[in-house]
Amino acid sequence: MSIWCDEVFEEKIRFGLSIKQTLFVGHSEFQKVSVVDTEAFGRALLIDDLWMTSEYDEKLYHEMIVHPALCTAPRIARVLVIGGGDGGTVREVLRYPEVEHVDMVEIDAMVIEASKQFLPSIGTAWNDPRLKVHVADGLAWVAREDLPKYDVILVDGSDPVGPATGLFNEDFYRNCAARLSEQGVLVTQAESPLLHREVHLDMIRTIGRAVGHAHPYYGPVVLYPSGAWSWIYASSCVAPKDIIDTRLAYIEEDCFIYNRELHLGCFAQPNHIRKALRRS
Ligand code: SPD
Repeated sequence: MSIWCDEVFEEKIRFGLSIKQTLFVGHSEFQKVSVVDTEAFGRALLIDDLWMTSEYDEKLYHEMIVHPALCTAPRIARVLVIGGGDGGTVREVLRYPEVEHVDMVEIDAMVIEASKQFLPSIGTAWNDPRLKVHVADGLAWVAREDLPKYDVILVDGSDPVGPATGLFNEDFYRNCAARLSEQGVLVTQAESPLLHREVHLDMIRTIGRAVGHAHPYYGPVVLYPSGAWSWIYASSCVAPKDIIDTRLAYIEEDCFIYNRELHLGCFAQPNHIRKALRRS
């Protein structure tokens, strides 16, 4: 008889995996953190019983949150990652030799520790000397005015429940915009364009107001509700399709999904999103 671990969506839909073993369950001051070993997707991390990442499909998410920004931002020397405690996002960022310094600001030390211990195949760059990990609140971090500007900010948060709620507010995006260098780029995960459609649309409008231009882009992440996922690329002046060829050439061959064609195609907006944005 199988044991199942389910993410329940609005008490109407379940996204479940059959599990072989529970490897870790802890309750931090912020949330419940679990790591399970699944039959189909290898090891997987959950926060408050919501799937965050799995060994099987993590590259579908981490390559997409990182490479569109890192292959187009004019400068990528200084990068800020908010959240991302499993280490997958910083791993992809640190593949670029041009990256000189990465601040990763994760609110929950338990997520980092559980990931280091149980998901070592995802966080393979923890020892990179360019990475500085801060256990701190990302909302407070971007409100600081004493830090040098960032060329790229990546928001790899959870869903809009618990401590991640503030990562969906206009004040937060305005603070991010204030921390960006002149031609800086912000990317955030932006939920399912189907099951979280209104949240997704609201994020596009809000980030557009706060940063200047917001370009949603799309791709599959099998683990997340509906499997259809999205991110938003925002900048005051950088065009998301202006790929810097040397950067792309450097990383493309060793990516699981990301390449030039995928980059150019992922910014195509489904009609229902395009029409909703035209109306607003
Ligand atoms: N529905 C889950 C959305 C979570 C996005 N962040 C996941 C963290 C992976 N590094």
